[in-house]
Amino acid sequence: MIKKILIANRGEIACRVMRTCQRLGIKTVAVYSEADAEALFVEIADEAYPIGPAAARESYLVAEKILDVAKRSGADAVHPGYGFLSENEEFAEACEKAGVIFIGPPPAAILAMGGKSEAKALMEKAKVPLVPGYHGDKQEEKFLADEAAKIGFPVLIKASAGGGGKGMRVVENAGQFSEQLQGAKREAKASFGDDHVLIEKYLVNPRHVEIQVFADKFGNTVYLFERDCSIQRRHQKVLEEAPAPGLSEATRKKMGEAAVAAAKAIGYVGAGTVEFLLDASENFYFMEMNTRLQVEHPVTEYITGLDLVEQQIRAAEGHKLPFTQADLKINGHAMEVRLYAEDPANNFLPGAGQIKYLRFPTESDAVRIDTGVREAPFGDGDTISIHYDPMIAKIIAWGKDRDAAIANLKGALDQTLVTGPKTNLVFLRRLLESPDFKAGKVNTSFIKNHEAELLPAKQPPSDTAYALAVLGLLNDRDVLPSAQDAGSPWNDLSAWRIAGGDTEVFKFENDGKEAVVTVSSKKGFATPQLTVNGKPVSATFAPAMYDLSFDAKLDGQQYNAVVLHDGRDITLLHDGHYEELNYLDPLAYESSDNETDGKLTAPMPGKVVAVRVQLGDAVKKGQPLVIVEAMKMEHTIISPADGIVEKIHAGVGDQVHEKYELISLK
Ligand code: MV4
Repeated sequence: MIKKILIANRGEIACRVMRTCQRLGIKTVAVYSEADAEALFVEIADEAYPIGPAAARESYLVAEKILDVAKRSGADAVHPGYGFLSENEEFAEACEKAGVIFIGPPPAAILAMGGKSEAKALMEKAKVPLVPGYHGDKQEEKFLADEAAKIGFPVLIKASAGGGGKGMRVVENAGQFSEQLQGAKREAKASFGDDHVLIEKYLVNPRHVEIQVFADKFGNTVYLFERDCSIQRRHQKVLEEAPAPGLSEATRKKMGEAAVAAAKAIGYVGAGTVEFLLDASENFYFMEMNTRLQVEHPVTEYITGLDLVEQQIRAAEGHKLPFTQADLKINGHAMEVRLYAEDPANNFLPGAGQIKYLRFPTESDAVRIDTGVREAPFGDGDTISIHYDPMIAKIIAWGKDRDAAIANLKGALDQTLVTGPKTNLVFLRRLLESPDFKAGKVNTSFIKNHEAELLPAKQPPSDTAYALAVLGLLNDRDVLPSAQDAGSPWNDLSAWRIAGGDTEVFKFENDGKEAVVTVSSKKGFATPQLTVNGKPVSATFAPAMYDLSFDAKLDGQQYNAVVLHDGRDITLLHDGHYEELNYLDPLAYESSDNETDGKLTAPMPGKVVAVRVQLGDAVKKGQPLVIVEAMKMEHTIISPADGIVEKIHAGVGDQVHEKYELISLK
């Protein structure tokens, strides 16, 4: 009986595993790096142990440290979450050796699925459909060229040791084969230290459909249906849903049975995912097997009514599956989006820094939020660290069918508000509004093929946005009368008049374009008279009593808006629209541009590619100290004066956010 589980992970998955443990009365142990000392998962754990610096390779990836905490805390089991050590068979092995249950598959099963070619050979034996191709040891060019001709062009050359789309080349015809093969082998050697390649028939615009499997220690294995994860960008999933839109029952059954055969072939135990490519005729081909619980598992939990972490714990304790395949049914439709701190308008550059304001929708039986950061009304939220994946939350919605799930997810996104780092919130909203998406026309090229629709050129803010922003600012001052209390002293709008006149002017500047809004008070009027860029707008206003939003009517049109004001940054959210306005607030403190005075900081988010100095070095003015790679360019930070290197805050390979202090000089 497992009584105490160490969660060898952080963020949303750590919180999520703990939620199930708490429900089952199992004690939880957190391990955390210096960067996570104040994080939500540390706060909700029963016990928490520091395991080292922020860099994952010095904390979450150090098996010895995690096992040391397992011993000290008396944890009976370790849950690895996903990422980090979750698919590391040495770690699984080390847990077993230390007498700690690893909540996952046997190490041998992890090993079997580690290498692409070995996995494919195993699947062939288990009669799991593979993409037509060659994945053997013969690597002579002539032989591979003949194999490619047999398969038929276009073919795909893949690095056997590769994964996640790295080291893949499409070859359109025989003439290109030799050059592409040599390039692929060079790249594979450089990236993975192994130049073995496999050749496959290239499927054009396939769908990514994966089957959730579950097995107990007695070989009982079932499939918990499929997830369609085709909406991806650069092999990073953006939206996942279950079941796969339009998939026939017959194909669902065949894929499920193939996935079960794959799991049985490697003696799988626990939760696993078999990934397939699906072509337009619903032919499916094995891609790879993930021997961990996936990020997107909540959509499967929604349509099966199961708690997969609870099932993992039961299986790890040696219980038999509490259900058979016949017991399992699909109930409704579920959809998940990943809310990221990244900037879609800037090539999805990952963001970081403190979350100033965070509001999530209220959870219900149709909306679920899995997050590792706290909702913090009025600022002082958690910080998105540069050291880890910049995911803020997973927003998951269920509906009786796909349209209902989309509607519920849209509603949830309308109530989600994040300020501080830039996020992909508006991008996700546009995705759900896309007609092709709503029609279920999804495949792995969807985002690429819909870029114009999903990433339109930035529009200047609308006049409505400026009018709502000003009403929001006045609302902050609590001086706007609500239409219902006409005649109250608040109707005398003069309370907020400035400069003696009875008109106030608000100036904004966005992308070089200025906007002017005036608000004038007419004695006894409950409705302020607005002009936006000179155009009069009739406005009535009613503050909501319980949350930050307010209702307003502009020229007869009804709106519900939230306006957040932080210095010059105005964030406006209204009816699913999201605007960031630059308010020339006459009272705002001019933040000095050189606020990084005296510190040597990163000029923008990026990766440290070189550190030219050691601690204690004497450096001269102008001497190169650190090189940061950002947006495919290298930025050399040079010393501003003669000095001694006192501290080095980042090492080669570290991701750093803008203004991150890299080096301290004395
Ligand atoms: C393919 C393919 C087309 N034909 N194999 C990309 C990463 C790895 N998981 C396998 N991938 C692909 N393999 C053949 N024979 C297209 C992809 C692919 C892809 C697959 C799943 C999800 C997203 C993708 C995005 C681009 C390419």
